[in-house]
Amino acid sequence: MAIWNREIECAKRSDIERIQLERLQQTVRRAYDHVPMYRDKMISAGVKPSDIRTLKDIAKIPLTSKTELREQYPFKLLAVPMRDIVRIHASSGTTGQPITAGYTRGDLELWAECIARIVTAGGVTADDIAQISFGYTLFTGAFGLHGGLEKVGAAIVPISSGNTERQINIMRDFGCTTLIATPSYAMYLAETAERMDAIKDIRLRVALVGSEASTEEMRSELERRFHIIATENYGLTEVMGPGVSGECEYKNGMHINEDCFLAEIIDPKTEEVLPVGEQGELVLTTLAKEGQPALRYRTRDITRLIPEPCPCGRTQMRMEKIKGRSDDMLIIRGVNVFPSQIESVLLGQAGIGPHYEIIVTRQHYTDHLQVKVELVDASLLDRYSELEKLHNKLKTDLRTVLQLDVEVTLVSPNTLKRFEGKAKRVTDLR
Ligand code: DLL
Repeated sequence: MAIWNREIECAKRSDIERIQLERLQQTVRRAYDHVPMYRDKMISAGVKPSDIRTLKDIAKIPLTSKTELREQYPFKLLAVPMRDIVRIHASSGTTGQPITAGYTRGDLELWAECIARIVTAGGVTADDIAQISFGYTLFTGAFGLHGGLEKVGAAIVPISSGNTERQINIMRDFGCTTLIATPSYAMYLAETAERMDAIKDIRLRVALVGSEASTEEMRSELERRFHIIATENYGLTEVMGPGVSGECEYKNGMHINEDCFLAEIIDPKTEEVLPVGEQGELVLTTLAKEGQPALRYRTRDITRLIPEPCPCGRTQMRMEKIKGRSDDMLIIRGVNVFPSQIESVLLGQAGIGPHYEIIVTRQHYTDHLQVKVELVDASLLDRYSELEKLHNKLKTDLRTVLQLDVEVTLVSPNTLKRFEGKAKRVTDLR
């Protein structure tokens, strides 16, 4: 399969590290000189830009949290005057003040380059017709993917999110071959296409999904329903948006654009940097962004770096599928539970669909975990013994994986909420 930028994507490690160090030194200097928050943090820690002599020296720079970025709302993180900014995006701000991101013209070019590599790795070429079903809003997803797909030369269908039946009509009528969406919305689209009996007329070949966690089981289900290959990509507003990393055809971890982002893994409790290969929280530093550099941003996303070479020939280090966010982790009666563990069990079971809800309550001072999941076949509700068997099997499997008793509720098909953007599956009422 094609590689967009062989020179960088297949570079020798020593060359990548040389570029990284040069760019790290420039970025730290830029942040120190132009962003008061970074300067103040570095002064308090007793570090100067000239102290960064090797890549390892990055550990001298203090970590940055989401709360700190929020305090800089809206534009105090910009390292250039507003006249050099040509685009502003923002995170949704559902959990507090939104995080804003300003881009210079150079940043937009860099962004398109990063995305061009990722979509090429996912199998997209100039021959493709790409339906972008992310919302064209302040959200970075749609515009981010748009820039890179345009660079690659795909024909873009900027349909945005929502109006799901129309999405399927357009997908069929335009002969779209590529879908860009969250995994949960892609699944909803597949389900809608099945209901409209449109799968046979759809020419979709690949889907590039991202922006929320999903399991391997969810990917397989999506691939099976749409008869496609689905690859995953990752990113976040704080450092750019999508474009940080993406999978190649081997679907075995997401190649990081290492000339643009320096990735570290830390222990989220002790904040200590962990050796490559260990699981922990991903920390990212931008290496080439002008408008809004980010130094050692704590993503809260739990993953692992994969240093082993990839058969695709790219030498860019991979990161494993995100296991969950450290702040999404539920602590139920003292046990750590990631929603992804529940999803894996549910999707591994025949007879139930890919839609579920997790509800946590506290009853008589005790945490209570309920999982609601849809049946594929409504008639099962009338076949009591089969229903009971499925119910017990799910309870046992969840208990084995989570070491917890879970209340399982099987509900009729098409009764749980569907999502057009990022799915919200967990309700914690404690
Ligand atoms: O979701 C950027 C993006 C758009 C990535 C489109 C990929 C495709 P935010 O809205 O700022 O940005 O949310 C960032 O979403 O910290 C992760 O927790 C989560 N996330 C993003 N991609 C993945 C993924 C965009 N592939 C936050 N797997 C991040 C799991 C993901 N979680």
